Amino acid sequence: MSRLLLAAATVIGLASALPAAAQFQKPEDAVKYRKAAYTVMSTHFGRIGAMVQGKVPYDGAAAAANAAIVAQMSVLPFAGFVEGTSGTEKGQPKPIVWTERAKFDAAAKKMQDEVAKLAVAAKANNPDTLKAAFGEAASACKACHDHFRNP
Ligand code: ASC
Repeated sequence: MSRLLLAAATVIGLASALPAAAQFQKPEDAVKYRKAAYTVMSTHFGRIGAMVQGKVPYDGAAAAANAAIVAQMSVLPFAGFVEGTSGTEKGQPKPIVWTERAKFDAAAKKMQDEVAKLAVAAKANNPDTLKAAFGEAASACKACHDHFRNP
C-alpha cells in the first residue's frame, strides 16, 4: 500500500472510531441526520405497508426493492442519538434513551434484525410471507417508539 493510501486509511479508521457526537459538528446536525434516515426508512417501509394492507396491488419486485432500502437505512439513525438531543416535544426521544442505553440499543438491534428478515422474506415473492415479516418489523418499530419516543 502506498504511504498516502495508508495515511488515508488511518484517518478513515480513526474517524469511524470516534464517539458518535464527534462525528457531527453540532447536536442539531445529528438530529437532522437521524431524522433523514428515518424519513427514508419510513417512506419505503410505508410502501410495503400499503401493499400488505391492500391499498396498492402486490408487487413482489417492488416489495423486495423497498425492503432492501429499509434494511440498509436501518443501520444509520443510531449514530445520530448523541447526548443532549432529547426533549419533551412530540416525536423527540425521551432522556431514557441515554439512561437506559443498553435497552435502547437492544431495541434498535431488534428492529435491525426484523427489517433484515423482512428483506429476506420479501425475496420469497409471497404476499403472506411478506405480510408476516412486515408485521414483526412494524412491532419492533412500535416497541421502541412506545418506550423511548414522546407521543
Ligand atoms: C411505519 C412507520 C413507522 C412504523 C411504525 C410501526 O410505517 O413510519 O415508524 O411503521 O408506525 O408501528
